[in-house]
Amino acid sequence: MPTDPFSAMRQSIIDGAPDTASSLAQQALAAGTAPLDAINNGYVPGMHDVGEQFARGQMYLPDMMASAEAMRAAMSILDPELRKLGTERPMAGTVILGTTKGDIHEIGKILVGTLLTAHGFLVHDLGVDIAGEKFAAKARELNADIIGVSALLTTTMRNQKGVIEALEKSGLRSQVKIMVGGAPVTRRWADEIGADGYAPNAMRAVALARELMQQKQPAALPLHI
Ligand code: HCB
Repeated sequence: MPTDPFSAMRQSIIDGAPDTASSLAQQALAAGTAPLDAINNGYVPGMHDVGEQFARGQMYLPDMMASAEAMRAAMSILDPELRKLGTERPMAGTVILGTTKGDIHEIGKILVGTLLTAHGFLVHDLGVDIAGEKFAAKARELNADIIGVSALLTTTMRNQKGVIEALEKSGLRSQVKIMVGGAPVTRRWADEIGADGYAPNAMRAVALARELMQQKQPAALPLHI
């Protein structure tokens, strides 16, 4: 087991060890480490290693599932600490999140939701495998400002476009901004499908959401976070 805490966190994800992952998260908080540092420098790099090992055929699906379980265990400790920060801020806007139809990856989306909440957004997470019509219906129900659509597979990326089409069909497109993300998603793809923005990670998703709110209601929010 590595002695550097971030390396140990990373290794706990690679090993698919939920107990180790959560106890390292507890130790980090007790030592005064910022939860976001633990996520960005420890756990997320571990998930990236897992993805690479899987792509090289050095890891199999059950291993990847165990790693996801370890990531969830760490997040269950860190998430409440991050969310606490949100209650100290004015309401920044309403965001609906979901992973697109055919796709069950959720870790990145959950992280985006946690950080948006930490920065004062009201977040409604629809979950995974969500059709465009469901995003649109929830946007109408909650009078949402932004929809954030996640896709982790090259085969499900195109369903992000389906969300935009569903929003157009329901007459809500001019009122609701759409941001897209997920490992295979790029700015170019976002432009191609007519999304309002793309974010490569959760921190950038927060900055983007604030920019989109600024576009909706100029002068309502300062841009710094
Ligand atoms: Co999955 N999987 N997987 N997987 N998986 C990937 C995504 C591959 C890249 C692995 C690889 O081959 N290298 C690959 C996709 C290849 C491709 O399409 N080109 C892959 C595959 C192939 C598959 C299956 C098809 C495997 C199979 O069954 N044979 C299967 C698909 C099931 C399905 O969805 N229908 C599958 C299943 C799984 C699980 C269930 C084992 C598990 C998911 C568990 C869960 O989420 N509950 C899993 C995992 C964990 C991964 C990897 C290893 C990690 C994903 C992850 O959590 N990353 C991933 C490898 C990788 O991505 N490098 C691999 C960490 C988070 C923090 O990053 O990119 O998701 P993120 O999110 C970021 C960022 O993108 C952005 O902010 C987030 C936070 O910083 N963001 C947004 C995300 N959404 C946003 C939305 C916004 O609006 C704005 C920003």
